[in-house]
Amino acid sequence: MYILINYLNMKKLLSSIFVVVLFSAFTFGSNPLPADNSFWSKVFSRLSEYQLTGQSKQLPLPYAYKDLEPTIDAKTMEIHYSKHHATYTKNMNDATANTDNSAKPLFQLFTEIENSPALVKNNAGGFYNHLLFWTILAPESGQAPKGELLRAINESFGSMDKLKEAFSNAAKKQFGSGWAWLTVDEKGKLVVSSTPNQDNPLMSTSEVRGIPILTLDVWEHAYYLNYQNRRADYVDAFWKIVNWKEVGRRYEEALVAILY
Ligand code: MN3
Repeated sequence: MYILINYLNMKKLLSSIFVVVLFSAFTFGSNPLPADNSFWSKVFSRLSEYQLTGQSKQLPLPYAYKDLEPTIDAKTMEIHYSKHHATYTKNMNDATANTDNSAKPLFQLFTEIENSPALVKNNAGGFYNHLLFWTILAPESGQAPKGELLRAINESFGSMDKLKEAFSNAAKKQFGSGWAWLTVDEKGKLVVSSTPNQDNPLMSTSEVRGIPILTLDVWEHAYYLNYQNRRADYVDAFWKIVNWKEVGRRYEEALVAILY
């Protein structure tokens, strides 16, 4: 038992030291890599979330359709996951079947997305954005950001409330359909942005590029049954069901991928 406790403590200590070293490396500017396509290709290849463009699969939801109520109702979740996301997935696989992209890592496709037709871009984005979105949601539990993620939020935005304000504004002001993002940029800093349609920060065409760790779908199909035209209410309620543990995991993974 003592050995186990010591082992766990040692693991925790080592991971803390590791993150502090990473953090220091960013703070003192020892990472002057240019953020071009080859940089992002290398960074993305280190991320654990791996899918092949033409053979992508939806992952099972980590909760039941009804588990996000009352913030997101069961019917919306069911239609969103089993119809909308399923359609993006099928359309992307169909559009890239028998092309050079059929066995290309999805993140690689995103770094050169300007070479793809709109059909591929829209459906590949639709596939990935939802894949990420499902993982950063969780049944309401009063979770909050902790540890390195919380420190990074405070450093980049000043406070958790300021992050919420910036992100919520991006979500509310995105004209028409699109997404709001919290992204780790090439320097390891957190930035907020929004994109139209199914674009995302992984795409070479995106104004703000990086590794997204938190996102919100502001297409009407994501909220209309319950909120109708009240997008702002949906955005404000969203904070109750953020899976901060997963966002924190993604933040630390992104930092490691960018530095090494
Ligand atoms: Mn959607």
